[in-house]
This record gives sequence, structure tokens and C-alpha cells, in this order.
Amino acid sequence: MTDKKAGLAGKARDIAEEVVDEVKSTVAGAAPVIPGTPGSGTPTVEEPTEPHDPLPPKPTQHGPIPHSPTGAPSRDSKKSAAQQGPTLTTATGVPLRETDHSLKAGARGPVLLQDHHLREKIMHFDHERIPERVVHARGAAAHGVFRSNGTASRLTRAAFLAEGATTPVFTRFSTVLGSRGSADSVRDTRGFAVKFYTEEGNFDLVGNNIPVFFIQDAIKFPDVIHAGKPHPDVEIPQAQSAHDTFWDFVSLHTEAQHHAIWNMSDRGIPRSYRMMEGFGVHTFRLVNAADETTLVKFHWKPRLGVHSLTWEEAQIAAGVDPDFHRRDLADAIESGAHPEWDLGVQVFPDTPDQMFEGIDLLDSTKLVPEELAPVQVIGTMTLNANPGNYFAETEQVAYHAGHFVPGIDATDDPLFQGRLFSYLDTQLTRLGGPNFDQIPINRPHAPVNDMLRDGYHQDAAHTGVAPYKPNSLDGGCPFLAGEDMSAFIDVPQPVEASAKVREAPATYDDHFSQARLFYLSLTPVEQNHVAQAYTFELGKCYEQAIKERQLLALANIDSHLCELVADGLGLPAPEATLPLTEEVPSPALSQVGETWPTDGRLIGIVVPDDLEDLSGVREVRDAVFAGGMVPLVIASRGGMLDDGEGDPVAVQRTFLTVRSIELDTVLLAGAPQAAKDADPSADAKAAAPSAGTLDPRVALLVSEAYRHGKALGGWGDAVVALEASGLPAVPAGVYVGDTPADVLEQVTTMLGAHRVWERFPEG
Ligand code: HDE
Repeated sequence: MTDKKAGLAGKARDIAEEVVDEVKSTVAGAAPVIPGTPGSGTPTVEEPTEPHDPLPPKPTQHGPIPHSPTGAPSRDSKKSAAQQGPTLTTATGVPLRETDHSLKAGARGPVLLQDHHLREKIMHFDHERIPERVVHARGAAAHGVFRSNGTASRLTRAAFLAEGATTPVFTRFSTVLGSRGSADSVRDTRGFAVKFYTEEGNFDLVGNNIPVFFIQDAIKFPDVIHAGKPHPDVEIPQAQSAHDTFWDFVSLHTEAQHHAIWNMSDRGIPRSYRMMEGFGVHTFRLVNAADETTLVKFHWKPRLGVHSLTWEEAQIAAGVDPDFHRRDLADAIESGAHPEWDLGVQVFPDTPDQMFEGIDLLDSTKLVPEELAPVQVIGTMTLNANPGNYFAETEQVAYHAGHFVPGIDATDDPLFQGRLFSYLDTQLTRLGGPNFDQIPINRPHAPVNDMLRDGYHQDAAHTGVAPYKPNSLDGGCPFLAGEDMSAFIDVPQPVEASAKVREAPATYDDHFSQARLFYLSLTPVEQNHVAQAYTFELGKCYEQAIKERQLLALANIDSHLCELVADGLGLPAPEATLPLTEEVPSPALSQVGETWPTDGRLIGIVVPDDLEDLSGVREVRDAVFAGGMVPLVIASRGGMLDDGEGDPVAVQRTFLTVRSIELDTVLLAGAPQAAKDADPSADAKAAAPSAGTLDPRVALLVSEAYRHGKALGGWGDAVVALEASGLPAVPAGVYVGDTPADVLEQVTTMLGAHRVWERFPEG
């Protein structure tokens, strides 16, 4: 890198760090908050009339870190791209007095063509939408920082993986199949895409939460997506695989079976984006400073562990809160519980056959068990700020599997090779031209001197007359990086002498052994969920032949699984057509059995109206905050609860607005009597049965939470509420104690295991 370039990159780093520090300092030391405030100001009941400058973003939000279209660090304030000044203007900055009425020939007369303000306002509105992503349309994103621990520097020359390097990131999570407005909690694969703004240019790790893919060759991508998307005639069902075309394809194209069984497992319905693993899926080639190469697979390991919803929770959430995952991510960041993932690599020698322990590293339908190649942690990502504008950032961010930096390169995986083409291509339609890298969220934080010119939405004003090489008119600029500089290297990987063919290697023929490995690695509870998911999905199919064909595939995975599903479908279980392989289970594939931090978990505290002493509620609320979790006080109606002792308790949810799915646990400060609106005509949930006088919405809350395996607790009259909610006499994972502090401690401990697993049948 030239001195000047290095200087610019260094400046970019400083500014990036300043922005990150600024966010950290605004948030650090602030009192814990209940997330959800819509804006940074406190609104008045009356419409404000005194002109003032636009309000700043919330302290937990920021936009793209300012850089010019050509990567120059910019000292522009973070608000330079936001609206300016107190006065309403046209798009060209002309102040306006009126925006409520069109210009008309008299108050009851026709609208005049002369009304340029009306024309501009409506024209712009008419074009506010851009095409949604053809896949991964539904998503949510956050800003953050990646800190490298230097472990990878022996494998790669990538500067952002050197010891102590910190790099700003923007990370977008998504579902695959649903359209932009679809529900978050559907059964699907999740995207996990990270843009690293490194000093050597942008590196995008565009991965998923499932380590394998449906297909081995990119040419099948349109097929699998057409099959998974809603039926083309009536466009149903939205955002899910429980339909004939999906199962038609995967039962015929059996290389999809491994990915499909992951979708049918609890991995298909994550509890939170914060609690998902991420995988680069493909094998990548790293190059170090000595030009030595290694093959690696990337893994993101969530510090909070990998956790899922139950199927019932996922279905309720899809109706009650379609924004379940995006809300969870934004709220966690707003409440100060910054999600973190360790980035790790599985390392394999770069042998000519590109195989490891008999596993073809170029076949993306195969994983390498962690027990064979442990994941070595190379750094940590912290997501610490929400976007300031969804469209500008989350919608316009353009990830590209081919955004590499020096030291990281592609392998010959035919699935990956197709992606190298696709991600540039798709942005032409989606972002309207070839200059999408100049959109602020996509701008590199490294100097750009690319000889690409003009095109729609060109934001750069290039200088000089010679955007070509070689030239003398611009003094030969730009120059090629010298041997002594870190530049991108296409690894001179030998290619086997061969003929041009449309075929796959023989190693790609095994479609079932790893699906079996995955199934056998799960605990009985998880296996039971897999069987239920297949039974549900195939039960939603219409065609008998498709169900029978998928049962045949299941027979080749595991006979007991096949029998359970066949039984649920009312069909005979077929015999396997292939020998079932001997597999050594990989415990790392299971989600059950450990304990994890509870940061950002939502603790519901149900408080009866007539509770005379709120000190226990205050004590628990404060202890929940202190534990890095979020307390939500639930009462019969909104407002404040006041026992006259000072410090009234704010109510965040009412029996009308609350639903069990948003809470990780429910604590009962007593047994609330049926409130005035405890009637199905006022609140359909009030139809829930409850014994005695307990409010039926509380009974529903408790019984659902119990059914979903959530820890429960209470004090005071809580026992009455638990009994009236229909819980068994000695319920597992329910703790009633004398003091609120004791209850919170016990319940938080149980929460660390995510679920009370004993409550689930084992199949
Ligand atoms: Fe993608 N994929 N993909 N994909 N993909 C897109 O790019 C594609 C694949 C993944 O949050 C598109 O900008 C092909 C595997 C994520 O913006 C598109 C193939 C993996 C995202 C595209 C694959 C992914 C995308 C649509 C087969 C996991 C969302 C919009 C060769 C390793 C990124 C866009 C975001 C998005 C093509 C397979 C992950 C059309 C052709 C395997 C996380 O370019």
C-alpha cells in the first residue's frame, strides 16, 4: 500500500473507531431501558409548532459510517445524510408553506397541472419501492465491530485477521423463502451475511445458519428456489416449505435431503437471530504471507448458545408478532444486551484431492463434524447499534460472495462458483445499476481507484482523463500494487487436465449418510421434533405420490424416523433402498445439554391489581435489569402501579396485549382476579379455561409457557394461579419461593438451559 493509501485507510480506521466509541459511550453508563421507544424525543400530546432542527437518532442507532463514494474517510457528521433544517422543503431545498392541499382552481375546483409540489411528492412516493431480493427478501440488520485475536494470521495475510485488528461490520439476518413482509418465525433456513469494512476493502461472508446446502451445483439454484417459493399459480403458501412443490423437488433431487432434515429440526425455527450459529458453508482457501494455502470452513458461534422456538411458539408468533426476530434483535441492542459471536475456522490441509477424512470439501451438501476438525476461534463480532434507516441500510446493503480481501479466496465448489456470478448480477435489477457499491452502506472504508466509470446513480466525480491502462496522460495512474504490497492474489491452484463435461464427481453421489449422521446426533427430544416437523409438512402436501416418495428418502435416513412420520401420515413405512451407514454421532450438532448466558432474555412479571406491597416487584425488576435481562411488568391495565411508597412501577404489557411467545419466563407476584375485559367479546384470549377467579388470560399465559417448556416462578399467591392454570400437581421447572430474589435466582438458572427439557416427550 502506498503511504498515502495507508494514511487514508488509517484515517478511515480512526473515524470508524470514533463512531463505534461514540455509540459505546452514549450507551455505556446509561440507565437500563425497556426497549421500544419509537424515537429519540418525548412527544407532546399537542402537535408541536415551534420550528427546530430534526431530532437526532436514538443513542443506540447510527447510519453508515461516513465515507465518500470512493472510500475517503469523511468527517461529515453522521447526520450529513439525514434531513436538514427545521423547515419543510421541496427535493431541491425550496421552503414550502403548505403540504396538505393541492393547488386548485377554487376550493371546490379541479387540481391544476401547475402544482409542481404535488407532482414531485406523488412521483417520489410512487417510486419508493425497489424489487425485493429474489431470495432472503425478509431480513433485519445491525452495525457492529469485529475484533480479531490473531489466531488466523498464520493462515492468512488478511489484515483484518491480524492480532488486535478491529473492523466495523454490518450484519444482516434473513429468512430465505418469504417475501419482504412475511413473518419472521416461519420454518426456513436463515441467512447470516456479514460485511467487514476492512482497510484492504470489503470482505463479505455471506452464510446461513445451516452448514450445508440443498444443491451441489449453482445451476440447480433456480430449481430449488422455484420449488420452495409459493406455488406460482395462486402464490401460496407464503414463506414456508410445507407444500407439494418443495417436497416434490427434494424427494426427487435427493442431494437436498441433508439440508431438508436440518430445516425440519429445531434449527429451522430459531428463538432469535442472536441465538443462531452461522456457517460460510463452502470451503474457502486462505493464503498467508508466505504464500502457503490452507482450506477452511467458517463458523459463527453465538455466545448465547443455539436455541430454538417450539413449533407452536413459531406459529403463534407468525400471527401475533410477525416481526418477532427483527424486534428481538433491535430490542436487545437497545436494551444494551449486545449480541456476540465468535468467528472460528475448521482448518484442513490444502491437498490436491481437497478431501478431509473421506469428506469432499467441495461438496456443499456435506459438513465436517467438529469432533474431526475442531473450530478454532479467530475473533469476535459484537453487534452494538441498530440502523438509523431500514431502507437506506438494511434494504440497500448489497452482499457479494466475491467480495474477497487479500488472503482469502474461493475454491472450485461449483455451488460457490455460481454465487460469484449471481450476487453482482442481482444488484443490477435490485439496486438499479452498476454503482451500488457507492450507496453509503456499501461504501468501502478503503481508498477506491477502480477505472469503472459513469452509469446510473454515479455519485463519484472522477478526475483525470485516462481511466484506462496503460496511460501517460494521467501520469500512469492508477498503478498496479507492487510485490511488496498486500494485493489480492488469485491462488495459482492447478486444475486437473480434463474434458469439458456437465457432470459431478462420484463423491457427490452420497445423499443420505450425513442426513443420518445429523439425525443420530440429536437428543431424543430433538429427534421427536424432527419427526413432528416432517409429519406436519408432508401432512400439508396434497399429492400422495410425493408423500410416499419422501417416506422412501426417510427410510434411507433412519427407519424409526420413517416409521414415526409414516404413522402420522397414515401410510405404510417403506423399506430402505440403500444400506444404512454406520455413523458416529457428532454431539456438537445437538442444541441440548449445556447452560448459557441469559443476556437480553425477557422476564414477564405478572402483578395483581390488588397487590398491596410492590416492594418484591421492584426488587425483581431491578435485579432483572442488573442481570442484563429485560423485565416486562404485566397487569390488568396500562399505566403505573402505585402502592404509595414512592417509585411507582410502570406497566409494559396488559393481559390484553401480552402473549406468552414474547417472554422467556413468567414470574407471578400473585394470582390476579379476572379483570373487567376478561371476556371473549373484548379479548378472544379470555376464552382460555381457568379455574376459580384467576383471569383467564393469565391462565393462558402460564399454561402456554408451561407447554413450551419455559421455566416459571412465583411468590405470594402464585401457587393459586399455577393450580388454576391447569398445571400438574408437581410441575417440573416451576419454582415457588418465599422471596422474589430467591425465585428470580432459581428461574434464571433454569433459563440458562433455555428450556425445561423434561417437559417434552421423547418420541
Ligand atoms: Fe445466496 N443469493 N445464492 N446463498 N444468499 C442471494 O443476493 C445465490 C447460497 C445468501 O442479507 C441473492 O443480494 C445463488 C448459499 C444470503 O442481503 C442472490 C446460490 C448461501 C443472502 C443469491 C446461492 C447463500 C443471499 C439475492 C446458489 C449460504 C442474503 C439477493 C449457487 C452459504 C444476503 C442478493 C443479504 C442472497 C444467489 C446459494 C446465502 C440472488 C445463485 C449456499 C445470506 O444473488
